[in-house]
Amino acid sequence: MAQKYYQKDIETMPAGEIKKLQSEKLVKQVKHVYENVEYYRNLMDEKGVKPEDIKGIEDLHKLPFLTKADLRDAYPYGLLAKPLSECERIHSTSGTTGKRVIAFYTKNDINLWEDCCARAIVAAGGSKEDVCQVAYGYGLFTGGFGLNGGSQKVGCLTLPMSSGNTERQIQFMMDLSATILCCTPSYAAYVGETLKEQGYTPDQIPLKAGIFGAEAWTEEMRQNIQDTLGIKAYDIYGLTETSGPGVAFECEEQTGMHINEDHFVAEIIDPDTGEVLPEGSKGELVFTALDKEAFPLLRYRTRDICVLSRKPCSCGRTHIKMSKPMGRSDDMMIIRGVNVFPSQIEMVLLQEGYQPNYQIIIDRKNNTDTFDVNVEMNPDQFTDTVGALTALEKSLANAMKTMLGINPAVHLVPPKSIARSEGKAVRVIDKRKLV
Ligand code: DLL
Repeated sequence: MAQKYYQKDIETMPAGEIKKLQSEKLVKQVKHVYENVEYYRNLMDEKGVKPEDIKGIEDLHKLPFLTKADLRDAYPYGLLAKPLSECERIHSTSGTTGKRVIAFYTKNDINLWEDCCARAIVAAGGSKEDVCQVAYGYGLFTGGFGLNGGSQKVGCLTLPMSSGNTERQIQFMMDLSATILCCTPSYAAYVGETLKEQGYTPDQIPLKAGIFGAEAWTEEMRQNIQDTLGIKAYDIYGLTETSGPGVAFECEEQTGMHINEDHFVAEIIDPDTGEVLPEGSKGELVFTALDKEAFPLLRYRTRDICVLSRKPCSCGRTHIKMSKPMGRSDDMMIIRGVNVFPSQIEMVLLQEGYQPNYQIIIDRKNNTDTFDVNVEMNPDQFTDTVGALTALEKSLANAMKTMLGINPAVHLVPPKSIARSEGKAVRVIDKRKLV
């Protein structure tokens, strides 16, 4: 029988023991950071906190927050806590605005990161009998290398496909009977769409599971992917700053992602005041990395909005669960004064029977925001009769107005006319230049 856990003792450790372990590691980590990172030492001195003040995780709140702005200020070496000669690799965020964030890894950092990804693969039913197709980008992005490392640790036959070239992905998937697919959920949906067009039914597709993350996706989208590919689709979360994918992953319950608490302490804060909120509150996720040597961030503000829960899980894992990120405290769009998340648009599209292939374009004309949503028609809806098209657009715009409270201009565009991304989908084009 396939193993249920990759590191059972740690993954099922009683909560009290995890807390003790976290406390011991935190004390050491704060000392390491204070002694080796001038930037962080200054932040702590400004706040009047010394390493001796941190005696366990109950003292975590005394430490200053770290933000993406700090990472940009300190670019490239300002937060490095180990000599470069002890670092093995660099990865970088996929962001296209401003200076990219770069993260450094020692051999041990990579080892522990790959363990986290291996836990995710085993939780998705992976074992050495599996063929794992990694279709996240390889390179500076953490997705490809992270899942590749995890897959090899589990002993899967690993296909390092990287992203793109869908025809070749499908050929390898079918010829080599890939059983696990790792990629962004939007790319998984696209692969599913293409397989369907080529006439494959779910039972002809060898895949049994998918490990999808790096961008927001809804439960409706999960259902969609599961149905077209005939698989169970698992969420995986992470960010470059905390190593990459595998900070948290889903188990068979599919009700949130277990955070690898032996390596990361999670807090939820009010994004406006920074106040730590009690478990179960919705707020911004903050991580402290307990074991990272080269780039050990303490109280890093992720900007991801979510909820944490320590409700017992039927899988036997004891680590706290995070909900799917419900948006970001910084990707929220304010259109004509109304807060809008792309995930809300996606939800409406799926409810109304459209594929989540859309693009939001925001602009400002005569001091008023314009709000356009281009949506791809399903092939069976394709029509160039103006009247029919207008009626469909109007009905979709109404559904969006009900969800959002403001009225978008919806434009139905031909199937496949919105550029497909091989990595994260570009959902929002904001031309207002508000910052
Ligand atoms: O996206 C790491 C990753 C690779 C995660 C592969 C999962 C799979 P970054 O490029 O630094 O790193 O982007 C991190 O992406 O703060 C979230 O806003 C978003 N994100 C990551 N995973 C999820 C997810 C990688 N499962 C940022 N659901 C994070 C929603 C996600 N958003």
